[in-house]
Amino acid sequence: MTKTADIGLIGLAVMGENLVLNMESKGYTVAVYNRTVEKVDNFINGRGAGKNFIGAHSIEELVASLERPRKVMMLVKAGQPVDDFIDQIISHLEPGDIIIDGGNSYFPDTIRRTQYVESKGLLYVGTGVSGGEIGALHGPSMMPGGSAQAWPFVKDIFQSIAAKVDNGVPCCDWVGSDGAGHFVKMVHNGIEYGDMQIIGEAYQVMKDLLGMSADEMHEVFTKWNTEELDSYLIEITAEIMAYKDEDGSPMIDKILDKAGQKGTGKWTGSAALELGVPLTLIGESVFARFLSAQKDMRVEASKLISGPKPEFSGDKQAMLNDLKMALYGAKIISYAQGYNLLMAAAKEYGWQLDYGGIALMWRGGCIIRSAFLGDIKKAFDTNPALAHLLLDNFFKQKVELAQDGWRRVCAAALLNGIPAPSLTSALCYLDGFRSAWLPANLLQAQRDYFGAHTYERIDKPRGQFFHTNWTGEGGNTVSTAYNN
Ligand code: 2AM
Repeated sequence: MTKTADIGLIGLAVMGENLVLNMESKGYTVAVYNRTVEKVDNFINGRGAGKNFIGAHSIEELVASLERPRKVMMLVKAGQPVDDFIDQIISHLEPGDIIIDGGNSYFPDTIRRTQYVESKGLLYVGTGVSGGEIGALHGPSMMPGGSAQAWPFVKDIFQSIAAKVDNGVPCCDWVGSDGAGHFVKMVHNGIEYGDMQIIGEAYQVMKDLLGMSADEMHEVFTKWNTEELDSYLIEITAEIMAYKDEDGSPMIDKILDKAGQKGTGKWTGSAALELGVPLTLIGESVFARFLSAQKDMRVEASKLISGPKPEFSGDKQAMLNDLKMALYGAKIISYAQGYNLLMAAAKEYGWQLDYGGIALMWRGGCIIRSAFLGDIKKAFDTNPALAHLLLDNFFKQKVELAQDGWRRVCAAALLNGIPAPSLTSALCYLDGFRSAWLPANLLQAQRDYFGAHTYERIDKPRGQFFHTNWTGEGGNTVSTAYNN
């Protein structure tokens, strides 16, 4: 009898190779296929040699080797290639078979594809996979969503290859219908942008205001990684600070300050704008990358526009403690905002999200993994209906404790002309969030003044709208297009 495979994979780039090696190491037989077919043989005779793989040279061969219900996973370039492969595979599958997209797809595409594949009698899973190449090989965080009936058939494979935390709890669970998994992965990436940006701002304060060397910063980040900020991104930052170029000087000083991006942060920002969620920290982090990319214009402007020269005369250790508090406070805001976005999306798209479960999926394997996510899990365990992370007692107390130092850092950055858009805007968000009153009464007055958009009054029930004839010339006709 010819060998059969538990799952098939299309796309033998590094993520695909590592993911199937991970599956094989857990006892699964995997059939593999790639558009450029030589890569199949290269893999079977190379990294896959002597292992339980079946090399397929066509989609037909791939599908023919699979056990039923067939599971075909794609790890190909996001966008059109995914749609093309779906169309190619569909004709070879039967009702109940499962197509899985493990790439970084945009969640509206996954919503559309789930509907399309289900309309053909098949099942669809769009799963976020985070952790980079190494995560894919040793245990990524996985965020699957799509056709719920598919989950029992892929659960064992997914959970066995996923990262584990707290004595074997997998960083993978069913997220929700259609695009929910890819949405959660997108928010993960947005949070990653935010975490990286605030660490970058702390780095600039250390470098430009405190005049610290890369070696000194290595010490600080190493220490921070044993405290509240314990996380993968702080850990790798500490290692980056210590890394020397061939000439013995810090590698970090040789790298051009021009950030790249693949667009997932931008998607998160767009989703927040669409859903009306104040996702300020991630938004600023995406814009900060855009500003960094305008390198040539910045170099030009630096010669033309003057500003304060950073000067520090205080207690350096005290400032470093403040900086740690600023990072911690801003991180709480970033996750609070990210969860706010998840909750708004759940309402909009009809997803039943398990917020503590999402924290657990992010707790290990992925780029934003941190001890901090354990505290988020606890907050939702305590109150599964928690409406906002800042309303949880633990996080409320933590931002209260962090804010004095955080304010001093923001003030110092602003006074010394050091840009800290994410640290400062997060603090502004905190102040806005804890304000019972904001100056939006004036906005409403202005809108009513120029456009008769009407306003509600504090001395009348909500939902009653008023108009004032501010100039005596506008008349009493109100705008019918009232937008609240
Ligand atoms: P390739 O090896 O034939 O280039 C990551 O790039 C993976 O996506 C690779 O397996 C790659 O196949 C595949 N891929 C990229 N663009 C593709 C396309 N337009 N159609 C099909 N597969 C594609």
